Amino acid sequence: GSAAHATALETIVRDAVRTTPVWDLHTHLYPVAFGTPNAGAGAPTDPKGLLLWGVDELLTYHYLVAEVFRVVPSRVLPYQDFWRMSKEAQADHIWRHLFLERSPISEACRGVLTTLQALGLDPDERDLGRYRRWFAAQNPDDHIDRVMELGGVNRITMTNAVFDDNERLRWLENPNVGADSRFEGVLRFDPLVRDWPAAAAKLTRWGYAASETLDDASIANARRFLNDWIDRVKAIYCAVSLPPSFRYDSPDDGSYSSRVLADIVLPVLAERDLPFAMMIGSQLQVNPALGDAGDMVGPADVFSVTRLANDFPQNRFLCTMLARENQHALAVAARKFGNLLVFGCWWFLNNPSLVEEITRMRVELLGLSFVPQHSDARVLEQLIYKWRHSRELIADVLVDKYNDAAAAGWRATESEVRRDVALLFEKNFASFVEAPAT
Ligand code: HDL
Ligand code: ZN
Repeated sequence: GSAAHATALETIVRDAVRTTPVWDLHTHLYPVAFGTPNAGAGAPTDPKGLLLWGVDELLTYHYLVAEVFRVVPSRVLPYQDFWRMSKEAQADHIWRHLFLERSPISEACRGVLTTLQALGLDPDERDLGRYRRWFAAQNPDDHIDRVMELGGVNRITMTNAVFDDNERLRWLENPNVGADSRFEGVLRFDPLVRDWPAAAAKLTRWGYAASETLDDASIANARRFLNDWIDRVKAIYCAVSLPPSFRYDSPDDGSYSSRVLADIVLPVLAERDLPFAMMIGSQLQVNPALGDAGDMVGPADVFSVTRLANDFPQNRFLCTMLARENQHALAVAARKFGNLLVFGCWWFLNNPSLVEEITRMRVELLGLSFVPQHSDARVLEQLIYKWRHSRELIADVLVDKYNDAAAAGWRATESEVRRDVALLFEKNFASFVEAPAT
């Protein structure tokens, strides 16, 4: 009967979502060659290393830093006192106030629990010392494999911030620093689009003479800069995050960002056949004392995205927006443009209630032609919880949608369901980053 069919369908969908590997298209994770502040077993310690992993990093994630300053505000523990503490002392502080003195039920706290449990540790022991000893015994390179297995992730996409001195120098010192088949490069250059005059000064220092006026020589040199760095990081796409105030009307609308996009970024990407990712809606540093935790969300302008998609048909755009208020219009925009691929529930949207709402709406408007999630993991083991939590919600939505189709007489087979889930988790993105056959 139809009840038995519904149960069978649900089992198929949940199994497909659980077992289909994902290509995580936006993280802040790196191979071990970028250095790691935690020695673990078998890796030298590099205090400024870029690969973050282990329980102290999980506990000091900037989402949790924001939460701990709500319950121990800066009038009690001044920001600078917190930042002067060792990583372990910061983790102890967060553990005590967000896990022991009140229950860890926010999404970021829950994430730590899910992660510990998946790794075979017992969160209910509540023994930070024991967790630390377990992590200290891991070899980071093997640990990456284990975490990817537990998270169901088969490819990790980095965020290679070329304007970050720490990262840039590592690429210049070791051209093979990114060589790890588990990781893909993404060239990220926010200052170029957000603050051209400052970016031009840096480009000039780096041997790509550029001036504020964006004359022909500046444009040529900035294009050469992008080409060189796309090659260096073997970028599979390029990316920026943009403020809520970001607008694109036309190349000559009077803003630096429009000229930089029209004259530098988009022509290079069209020529290289690479997509351009725009993450729009982060207002940086409304509370600078909080560091990475000090950024805010604001509604942005979706028409700027439609104008770019329309005016640059030779380019492909990946887009995610941070404000809940923008999600519906962004999904509708994607209906208008085959060169616009909507992805992920970014940052403050990566909470169960919002992931469910947004994913449901996207399926209703876009069918299977979007990328439901990225992890944005900054700490390796976050891959585990971010993907487990998201998978559960994506499965909930899909179960309902296949049941609705079944109620109308369309019964998806197991292989059809697996095909569809593979589109969402890997193939939509893979075919978007692939250079089209010429
Ligand atoms: O700009 C970005 O890529 C953001 O994801 C920020 O880095 C942010 O700090 C973050 O980690 N969000 O999840
Ligand atoms: Zn990010």
